Amino acid sequence: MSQDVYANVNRAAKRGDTCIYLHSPLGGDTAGSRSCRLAAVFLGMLCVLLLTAIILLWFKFDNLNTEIDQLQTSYTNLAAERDQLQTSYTNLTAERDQLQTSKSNLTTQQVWRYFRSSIYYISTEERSWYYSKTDCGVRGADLLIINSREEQEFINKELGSTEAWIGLTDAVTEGVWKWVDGSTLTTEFWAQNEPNNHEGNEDCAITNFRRATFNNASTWADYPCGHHVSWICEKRLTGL
Ligand SMILES: [Ca+2]
Ligand SMILES: [Ca+2]
Ligand SMILES: [Ca+2]
Repeated sequence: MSQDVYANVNRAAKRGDTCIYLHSPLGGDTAGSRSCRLAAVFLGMLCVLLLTAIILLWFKFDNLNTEIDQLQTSYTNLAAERDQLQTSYTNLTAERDQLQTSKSNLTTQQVWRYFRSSIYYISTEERSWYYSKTDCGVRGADLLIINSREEQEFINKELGSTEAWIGLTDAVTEGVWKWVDGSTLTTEFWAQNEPNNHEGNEDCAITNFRRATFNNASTWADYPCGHHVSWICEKRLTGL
């Protein structure tokens, strides 16, 4: 019997087995046998732990991939938004420059003010009545024709302290004042002691006469037509 056990051990050793099961002649496990079982249990548990770790790592990796995809999508969206904002900024800048240019042109060239059914241009230059009349024609308008007290008060307010030609003259017949559209004068706003045809040479009318009393609308005076003052053009808006 002992020779058989020895032979089994020897064969196992030759095969390279790490764990050798030895049975006592009485049938109980030996100490070596228990160690092998413990080692097997330990290895099994180790395998389970490693498998669990691999699964956890796989889930983690998968989550990271999802996060990367989400970040990539967000980045793409933000880049598109940035490009859109850049385009909007460029367009707005161009629009601002255009408005700035328009504003400058309006300020330096033509400032038209609106009142009721007409628009009005007040010159920044000072010229004769005839030059002023021609200039208004070039602008598609006429020298100002006052039709009502409200219009006169509006003009007085717009002019401030500036004297300006209006479209009124008695050059054809002394003392017979006519508007530039040929209509006769009905509503008058002469200043005190005007018109006086001073030195027989005053045939064109201004408004906002500097010596007028400004507690009412009456601020007209006759001036020599070659005198240089500002002028007001009026363009009637049709369909209003
Ligand atoms: Ca008018
Ligand atoms: Ca006169
Ligand atoms: Ca006068």
